[in-house]
Amino acid sequence: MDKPTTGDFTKTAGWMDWFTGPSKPRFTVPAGSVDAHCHVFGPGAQFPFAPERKYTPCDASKHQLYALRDHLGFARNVVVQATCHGADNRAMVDALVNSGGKARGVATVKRSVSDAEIQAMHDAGVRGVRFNFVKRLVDFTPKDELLEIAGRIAQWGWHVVIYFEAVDLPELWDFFTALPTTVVVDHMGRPDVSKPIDGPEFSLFLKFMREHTNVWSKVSCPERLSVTGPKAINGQLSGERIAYTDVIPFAKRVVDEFPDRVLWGTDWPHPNLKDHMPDDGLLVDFIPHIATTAELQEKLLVNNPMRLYWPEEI
Ligand code: 0GY
Repeated sequence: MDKPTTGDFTKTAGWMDWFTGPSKPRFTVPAGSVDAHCHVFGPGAQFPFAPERKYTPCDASKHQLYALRDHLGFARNVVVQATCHGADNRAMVDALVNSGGKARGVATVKRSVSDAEIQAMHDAGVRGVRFNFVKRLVDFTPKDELLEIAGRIAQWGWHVVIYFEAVDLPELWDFFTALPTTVVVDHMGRPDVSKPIDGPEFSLFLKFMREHTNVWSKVSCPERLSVTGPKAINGQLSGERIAYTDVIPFAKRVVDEFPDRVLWGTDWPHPNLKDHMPDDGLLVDFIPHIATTAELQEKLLVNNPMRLYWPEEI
């Protein structure tokens, strides 16, 4: 793949660029698989980063994203608006309209968004909005504004993607459970995987999904959640690679209990990682350890994302 560029912007100090030499996964994903969580950054020279951003990344273009899709064996992408672009969705929308129908998107909008703007994004392939509660990424948006946005986008059949840290779930519970749409949680609500899987924090997350059948989860980002890290060990099956082993029980639990409400994504280009940049091929090899049968893999990678993002094609 090409090397990442930066345009006129100066990257955040210590920024880690995405990895240009991903390995070929040993796990072959099912035909029609969807990478349901990834981003584009700029390129900054064409789509400037937002003034209110909390980080300045390297560029990560649609061409580079789609080259990775093909390399990993995926058929489609869901491009999630990255916070470095604020509520300026042009780079994400540009990626959708240049995907040949192979990408859908999740936008960030403000209360001031017009119906015509929502309709234009819908026509481009946007099917959701993202509400972000991770304090290092965004300034707080009042909940009444978010509820108003959720009520409006529901009329287009869109859903809400929520990103938060596990410790904040109790405080956000009432707001999340009041949302009128399908709700998709990023990265399992970022559990602290050094804590017991049956402890209060992850149990609350499972209860959230169990009691609210409109809640889905992305079982993504082992590279963000892992304490044990990426060092791959060979498994018992020939050619199998196992990494991020401490995240496996958490993600597997969610897939096993809610097989019809889970999604998976690479999270390319992996913003804000501090200790290592993952090999996306190795991330794909994580999948069979959390979705352990062909049926579960088909649901996670094909049926579920198709139901949410391309229902007209099934
Ligand atoms: C992710 C995670 C992160 C960043 C963003 O939009 C973003 O900036 O989502 C993060 O820093 O944890 O899902 O890409």
